Amino acid sequence: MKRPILIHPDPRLKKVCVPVADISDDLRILADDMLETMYAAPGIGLAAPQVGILQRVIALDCAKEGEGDARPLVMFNPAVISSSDETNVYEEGCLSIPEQYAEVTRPKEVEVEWMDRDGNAQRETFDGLWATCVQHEIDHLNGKLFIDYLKPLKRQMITRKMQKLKRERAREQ
Ligand code: K1U
Ligand code: ZN
Repeated sequence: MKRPILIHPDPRLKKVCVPVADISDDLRILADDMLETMYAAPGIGLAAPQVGILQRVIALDCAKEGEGDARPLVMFNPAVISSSDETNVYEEGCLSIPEQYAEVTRPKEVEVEWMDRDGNAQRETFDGLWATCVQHEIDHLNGKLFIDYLKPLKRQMITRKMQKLKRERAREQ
């Protein structure tokens, strides 16, 4: 089932999410719903707080269209355990901040540990867009948005645009 995506500003997008204890059927349903919501958006990532669930769960698939198979990944309790000194600049977007993009500098490579949907521990090194996206999604779990890396004036401008968008959408209901 597709779930509605929260739009910034929303207090739930600023909260630090709690770790998941055991992988229950409810969490597996959440994982499936997050992938469905992400693909439908369309997006390459989604974090649970974006659908109003304040738990440490992210979904991502950065496989490029026409370059092999999709690779849907759901991570419970993901954590970056090491980062490269080398950085990468990527023009990021966010499904909670529609149609706004800005360059963000992040480590080029990150090693991430997480629990998969069967409760097994996983560890992998990501680079390129995968590295950017997994860091963006883990930031969501800590209440941090990509606009928090921008200068205050630019961040304020984007926030005002989103407030306007939310007012317009509320009027259309
Ligand atoms: O977390 C999110 O809001 C999802 C976000 C992930 C992301 C994008 C770019 C850099 C870092 C993280 C998105 O998916 S925005 C949409 C997007 O980038 C996209 C959509 C369709 C095709 C390709 C990209
Ligand atoms: Zn985002």
